[in-house]
Amino acid sequence: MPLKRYGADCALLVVDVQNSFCPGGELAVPGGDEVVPLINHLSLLFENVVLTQDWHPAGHASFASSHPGGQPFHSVTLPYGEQTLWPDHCVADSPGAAFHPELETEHARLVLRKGIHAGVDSYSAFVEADRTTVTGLAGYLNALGVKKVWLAGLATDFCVAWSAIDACAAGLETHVIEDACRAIDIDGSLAEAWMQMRQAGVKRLRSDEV
Ligand code: VGL
Ligand code: ZN
Repeated sequence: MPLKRYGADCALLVVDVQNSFCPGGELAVPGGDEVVPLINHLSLLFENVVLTQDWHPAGHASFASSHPGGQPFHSVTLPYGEQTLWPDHCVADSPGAAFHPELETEHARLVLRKGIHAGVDSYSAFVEADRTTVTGLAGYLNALGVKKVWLAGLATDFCVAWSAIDACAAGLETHVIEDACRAIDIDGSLAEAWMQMRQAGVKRLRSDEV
């Protein structure tokens, strides 16, 4: 049993390492699969590992195909605000929603699914895009006495960034392991995401500093 350097008050949040976001997937993130070996290694250092899955019902409001004339990567206005439209991806129980086959899932203590409501997206693993509905993750981590989190996964500029910003807002000391993430990067979204994360108080580091 390898030494767990990060104990009960720490958690590794592995965000959306799913087939849809890997090469060949419906919403492939460049190099998305490259994070898998590194995340598998990092998981060994943590007593608490949480995996998230983007998990949408068919016909989800974030899918371009759900809007007449909707174009992937364009945006529309939904009741809760602006929503970027995406190709259909991570449909609940579809092959795209499954974890990358090489992701080590055995030691995860929680698999959290998000984006499960047909009309509301959720990049964040904590609070949905209406900024009201919670996933329960903050309560779960709080109940375990977790005070610090490290994030890795896909995509840096969407689900990782929003989750990290909400982790800070939940009072957790928050770190993003930049080389264990990959970005979509549309229209400067990656630079913008790092700026927002820095303003929120997220600590940015590399895996050799973990
Ligand atoms: C994500 C776009 C749509 C992500 C999820 O995991 O970053 N991006 N749904
Ligand atoms: Zn999604």
